[in-house]
Amino acid sequence: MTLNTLQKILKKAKKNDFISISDLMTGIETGKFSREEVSQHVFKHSNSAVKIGITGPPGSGKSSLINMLIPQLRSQGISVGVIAIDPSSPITGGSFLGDRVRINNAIDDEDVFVRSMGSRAELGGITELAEDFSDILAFTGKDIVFIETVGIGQSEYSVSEITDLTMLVFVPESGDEIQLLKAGILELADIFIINKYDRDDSNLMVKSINNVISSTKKDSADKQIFKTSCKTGDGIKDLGSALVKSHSSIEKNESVKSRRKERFARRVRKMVENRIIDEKKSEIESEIEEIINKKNE
Ligand SMILES: Nc1nc2c(ncn2[C@@H]2O[C@H](COP(=O)(O)OP(=O)(O)OP(=O)(O)O)[C@@H](O)[C@H]2O)c(=O)[nH]1
Ligand SMILES: [Mg+2]
Repeated sequence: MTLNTLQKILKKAKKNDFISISDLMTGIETGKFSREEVSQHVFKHSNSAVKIGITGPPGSGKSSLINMLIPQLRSQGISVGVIAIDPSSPITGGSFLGDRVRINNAIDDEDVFVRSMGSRAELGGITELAEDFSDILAFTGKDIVFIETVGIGQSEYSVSEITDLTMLVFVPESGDEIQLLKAGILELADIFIINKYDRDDSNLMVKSINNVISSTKKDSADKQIFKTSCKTGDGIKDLGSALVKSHSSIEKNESVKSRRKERFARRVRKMVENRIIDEKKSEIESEIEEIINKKNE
């Protein structure tokens, strides 16, 4: 693929051409395009979208929530991008086969772009790719970009590193306080959602979360809790309004400002590191080869 082709695709993607956006993402995923090359064009648009991580246990309703939020955001003129990281490993699971909801609530709307990403063995790699994809969506003019990921293991930490806000979705049967405390993510999440509120035991869960939030030191006043049901629609409007408000006031949000600063520093560092690694690669490889050969002598 020549640079010229990439330039053409970038130009069309910037004008929100659906096929070019897909091609750009696939090109990065398959290694057809250099990530660094694409980054040079899209990186500066990184903060023109509000990036929202949505994480939580498999099957808690993350995709269902996004599906319900899209029309509400669109009615406010907010364009939406979604990156859904599909858990394909047996450990992270995902909801039971056939049970999982696909985000398809705006299939004909050109101001909504949804992309699934298969998760690979290396978690850091997926997060980096998701970050690149989110930058591409910001570059194409999306106002809000959701990144959906299953909150097991370390993934929730990674997603909060690449986003401005983190929403954590629980279900009433998610467990008790101890489990929540163990998760450690409480300090990192900004919006807590207890979904499937149409079910029993919901109030107990709200109480647990409230207790844990107020016991954490950091900015507990800024944390918001929503009770939602994708089945009845209850609570979705309030959640959507909160996101609209966050979107319009993002520039004034001090915690977002500092997150963006950290993100910028991390990425610049990473880019420089990658460049150095590339430059030194052959040197390093021959050195490694030498060590191996010496050992085998
Ligand atoms: N009763 C009830 N069911 C819900 C609600 N929200 C989602 N579901 C159902 O829960 C199942 C899983 O929903 P998804 O939206 O796919 O959940 P998810 O968190 O995106 O799942 P993964 O991506 O696989 O982790 C589906 O059968 C939904 O219909 C809700 O508020 N109430
Ligand atoms: Mg999902």
